[in-house]
Amino acid sequence: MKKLIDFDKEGFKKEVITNVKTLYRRPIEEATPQQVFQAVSYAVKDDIIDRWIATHKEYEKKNVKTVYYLSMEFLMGRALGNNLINLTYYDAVKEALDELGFDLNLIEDQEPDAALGNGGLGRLAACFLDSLATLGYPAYGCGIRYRYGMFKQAIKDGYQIELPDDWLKDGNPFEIKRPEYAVEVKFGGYVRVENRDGRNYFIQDGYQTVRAVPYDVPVVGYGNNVVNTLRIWDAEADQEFCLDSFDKGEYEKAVEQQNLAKTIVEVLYPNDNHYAGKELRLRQQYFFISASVQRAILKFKEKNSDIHNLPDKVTFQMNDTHPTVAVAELMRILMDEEGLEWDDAWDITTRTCAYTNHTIMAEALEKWPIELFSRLLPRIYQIVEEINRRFVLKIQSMYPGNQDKVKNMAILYDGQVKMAHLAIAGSYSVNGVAALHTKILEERELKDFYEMRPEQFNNKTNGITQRRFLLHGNPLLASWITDKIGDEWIVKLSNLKKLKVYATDEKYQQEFMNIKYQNKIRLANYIKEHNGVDVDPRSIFDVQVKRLHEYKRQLLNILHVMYQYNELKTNPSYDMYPTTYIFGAKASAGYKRAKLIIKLINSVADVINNDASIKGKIKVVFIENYRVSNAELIFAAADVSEQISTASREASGTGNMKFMLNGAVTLGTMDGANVEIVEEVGEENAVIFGLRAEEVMKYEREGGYNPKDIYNNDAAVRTVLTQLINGMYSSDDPDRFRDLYDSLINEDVYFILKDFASYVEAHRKIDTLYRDEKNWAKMVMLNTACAGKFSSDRTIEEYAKEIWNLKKVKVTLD
Ligand code: B1H
Repeated sequence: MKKLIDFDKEGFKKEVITNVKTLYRRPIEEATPQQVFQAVSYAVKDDIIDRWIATHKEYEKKNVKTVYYLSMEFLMGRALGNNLINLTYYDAVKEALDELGFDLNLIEDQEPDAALGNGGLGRLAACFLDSLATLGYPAYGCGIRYRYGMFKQAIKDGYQIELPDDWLKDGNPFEIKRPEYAVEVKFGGYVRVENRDGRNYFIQDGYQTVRAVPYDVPVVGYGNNVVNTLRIWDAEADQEFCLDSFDKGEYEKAVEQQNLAKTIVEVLYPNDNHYAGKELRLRQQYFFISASVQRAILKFKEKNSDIHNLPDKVTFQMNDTHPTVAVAELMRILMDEEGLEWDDAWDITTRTCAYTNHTIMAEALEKWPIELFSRLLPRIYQIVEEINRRFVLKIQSMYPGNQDKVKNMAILYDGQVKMAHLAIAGSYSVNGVAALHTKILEERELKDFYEMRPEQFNNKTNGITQRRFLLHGNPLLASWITDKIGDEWIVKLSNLKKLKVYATDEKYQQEFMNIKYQNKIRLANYIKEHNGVDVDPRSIFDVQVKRLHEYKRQLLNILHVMYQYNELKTNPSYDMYPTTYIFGAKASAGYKRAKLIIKLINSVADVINNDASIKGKIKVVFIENYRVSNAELIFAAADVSEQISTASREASGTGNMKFMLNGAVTLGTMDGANVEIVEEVGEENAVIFGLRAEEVMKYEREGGYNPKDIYNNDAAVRTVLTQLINGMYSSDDPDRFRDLYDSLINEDVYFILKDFASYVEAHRKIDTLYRDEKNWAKMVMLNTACAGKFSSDRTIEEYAKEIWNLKKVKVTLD
């Protein structure tokens, strides 16, 4: 890797030694790996700080437009390795630590993942921050400093157990507390009107307040001295908890405030693609939004005298509907604090806010009961009511007499606040996250809104950062690529297309496949260490890692494994290439069926892995606690990328892109960004199966299909289904998996049986393709070579130009 930033190795080593001494009163020889991790991180932070200061000086000097990426989730993973990579001296630090007698890999392993997110949506936010900094765009990430992040998953007797993720227990060396930027956030109470100088002022009274205190985390750009900020908010009780108040009989009130503050940021809700409607969740939303928007306005006012210019200097990008109270909060600040009239405030707000939609899953739609919303946020609710009143008038004037339009588009309806409708009404841009997803939004899900204002809609196909998911996660492949085409791909991923010429050359094919093999050994070692299962790195590594959700169809995958096992046992002529099926998935703690699917996967693994008669032809591995840090190992080692969601349901997917980049072949449906992956790499270099989105949606319009027809006509399916209830995988409790059986036979909402035959066929095709080593190598290499489009750098350039209107900034150190 080219060093773009100077590194003083001896100075660095000295600093690490000093840090161990001052932090832990120990000589380095006696330091634990965790202590070395902390000491190294503080040394790295020192280097980051100067750049961080320089970056913000530049932003202030130029008075640049800034995007505030508002998100309930930032799934950052580990920081140390990534920061070293982006400071361009990862290798130099590795060497320095070697000389001190430490292995950087082991030191990195001391760091807990910052798991402030569930899955794709949170990881996308993290990739976006990396790209924004690397491209030199002024940006803040704004979120919550959850005391506990995504739970840690343990597997016990095949069942998922959730353990608290105490990620802050050893301290977070990269963050900086900024008490000087604390603000107050108000909950509850009532609103009274006060007339001053002939104007009505709305005053919230009788409320409870929470102090929002920001912690800043540096986001280092690649080799460019830019350091942006992820600002995550902690909550503290507003008044000092003093025993004095006990005498005044206010002790209880003080305790209550303390608790209110503590609970707000206590834990991340572990739901992916699911709305639970909990009051505390709405508190979390308003808490971080009010704090972030207040701060942004204060900052704007430091350099700008006319609030009307806000849209020229700020965009609030709302990551799904979770931050949508931002629309009303901005209105509140503009009117109640800045003294603007409604029309003025609305004009500014709707030129400042923008909304990204990430899902069409009905169960993910946020609809807050008005009773709850208005009780918790009385002034905000008043504003939402007025937004709704005016919006409904607009609908009625565009479509006179059309009650359906009002019913489908109103923000307040049926006693609920519909957050997506508020987000659309309050935004100048609405975007989907892959071409197919955006098309479905426009033509179906948000059709009425699209027809009302088509120019508001646009697509921004997701992307991923190659710095983490190739340069850091797959160092062997990264240096091979750099060897062939230079290292500019690190900031310009489209350069990978230059690799195409190597894909047909046998020598390079061997080199590439040897790297894949080394990465498979690395993963096999991880699996041995963490699962105690031996897997053969020569087998096909067929991988499905993502959150567990019915629509993602892990059930289809494991049913197919059961089918193959049956073939091996009963059909003497059945021939299959040895395959290791690798799963990794967390299920939301309250999602029973998802948890049962995890148990099924582990039960199938138990039976098959212990059956010597099949000679190891199939192995099934469930990797415990799938998260960003082990994902990096998994993507690098995969041969086959399972992307098998029911067509139309996966808005984009981003794991699919990480696999492709690392040279895996997609086995998938025509869903989300898979469609664009196939477009880039060519149909012959992916294996596609199953119903198309159009077909799925047609069935749905017509009331579904009848899974019993398939059960009755397909003996192989029948056998597999029967094995769910005959105790084959649950001898101690044959009824354990009956719920899965019933769901498939009676409804099969996700078209698992409908797609089964086609999925079997797709696997046969993979088997055949894999045996043709040269062609397989070519396919794999073309996947890497054609992954350029899926860099989050490309995505962010599109957002910056087409939505945010941001200008790049150059930062130099003096
Ligand atoms: C995605 C979510 C999500 N879409 C609600 N929606 C949540 C919804 O806590 N909640 O209430 C949490 C997450 N997550 C994912 O976003 C999509 O399913 C993926 O297809 C997409 O790639 C990803 C990023 O756009």
